[in-house]
Amino acid sequence: MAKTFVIDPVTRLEGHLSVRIEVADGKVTEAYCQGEMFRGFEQILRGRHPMDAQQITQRICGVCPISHGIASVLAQDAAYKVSPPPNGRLLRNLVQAANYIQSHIVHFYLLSALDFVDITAVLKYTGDSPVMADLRGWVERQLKEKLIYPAAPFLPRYEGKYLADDAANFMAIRHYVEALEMRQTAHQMVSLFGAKVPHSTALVPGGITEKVTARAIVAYKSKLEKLRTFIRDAYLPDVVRVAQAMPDYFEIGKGCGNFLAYGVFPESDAPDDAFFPSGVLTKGQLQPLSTAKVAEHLKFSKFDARASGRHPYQGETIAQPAKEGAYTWLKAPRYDGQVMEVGPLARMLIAYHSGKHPEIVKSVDALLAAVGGKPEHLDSVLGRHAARALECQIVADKCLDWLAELKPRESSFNEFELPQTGEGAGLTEAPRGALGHWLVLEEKRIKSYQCIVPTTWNCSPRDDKGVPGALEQAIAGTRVESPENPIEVARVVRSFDPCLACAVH
Ligand code: NFE
Repeated sequence: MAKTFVIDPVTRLEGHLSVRIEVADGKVTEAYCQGEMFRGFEQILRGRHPMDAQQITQRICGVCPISHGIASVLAQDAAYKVSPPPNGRLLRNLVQAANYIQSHIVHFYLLSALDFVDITAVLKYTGDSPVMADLRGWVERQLKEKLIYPAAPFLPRYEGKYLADDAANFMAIRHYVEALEMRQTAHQMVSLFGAKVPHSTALVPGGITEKVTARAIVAYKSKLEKLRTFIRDAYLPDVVRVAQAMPDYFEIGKGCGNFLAYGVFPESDAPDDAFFPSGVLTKGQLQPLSTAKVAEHLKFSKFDARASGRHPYQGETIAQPAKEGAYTWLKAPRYDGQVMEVGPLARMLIAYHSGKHPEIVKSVDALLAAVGGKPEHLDSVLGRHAARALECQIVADKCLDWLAELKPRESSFNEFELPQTGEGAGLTEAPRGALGHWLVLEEKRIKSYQCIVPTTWNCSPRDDKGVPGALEQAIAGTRVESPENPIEVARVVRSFDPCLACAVH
């Protein structure tokens, strides 16, 4: 007989998620992901001037605001029939890339690493790093106080097997502290071409308002070098050390097996010419993306189900907090009726199968060789962390090419006229996966605006056919040594890097 346990809240992720699991014979049989709040951005946007949209939608999140800004200006580009000049496209890529690097580093160190790194090892530290000595002193003092949350955000934590090697723990803990500085550096890179962080004021339809200057290029590049060094010398090696110490996590957290990406970082004006290509991978077969097949199901969501199964151009968001049978504020996006996982792993696998980037195939193979994994192991907790770290490096390296293509003195913006009516879809990839904004205009005002956000895909509830969402499927089947201390489930959840603030928008 299955017993029910609730992890509420799941800490160290963005926003408010609780997970209900049913456990029988030491194994999760069912999982339910619950998004705990409603925000209402789609209603806020109705009736407003469309050029407010990129500002308002960036407020959906402080972690991935740039991707929301990009999705919004892409939707407007399509509706106004304008596209940016090369400088505009490149600056958008550079701003979004810096925001990716920030997000991935923060996710690994500040949110996930504490699932694997033994923070209490710092109490044994006798080396000469002042940062580590400070941290040791602080943890010691906190523990002496005997508080309920003795050394938050490090402790308490679920107990489990952590990295056993002191040197590996010391290194990761030190990198945890350095990651804060890396985040600041990446934010500064966003502000160089995006004017402001976290919510860029420079993103506009037709391009970007910042000018390309030699000074900004040099400043961006010097900060980029700092991040590239950190990714190469800290982030990737720490992920490899975790993978080598806990290879069983290549077998844990296997998801639905379907992957979707809209593509990101356009390399030209041509449709579908993105550095990370779009595509849909089901049963190992890559198909071209057709966004007409995207729909949101509402049967188990706290919204009026009369709009269920609709494409986002026809979508509605009518809250019904007391709806019977509904257990979350997330909708359930589906592609051609199927559950999809989105995120760095989806992008990596789609790029891998597309054959577009032999260098990505080489990087994935090299990383797998370093950790002793096989391609089929990528659909797992460790596979998601490895794909994110590798993507971070690939994107940071790619920024050098985009910087070299910039042309100082040329414009980064094309003029446009606001039409009376129109519609446009803005499809991009946020750090956590496929992100779409769908805009309909009437009398130069927003008639309808729908967002389908990466975490809405990943943490979606059951759909109208009762099929669980991607994370719900990845949690089901997980062995838990002690259901009161479900560290295995927490590790599966965090491998998706959920952002519930975005998901419920
Ligand atoms: Ni709030 Fe986001 C990313 C978007 S989340 S962090 O990445 O869009 O689903």
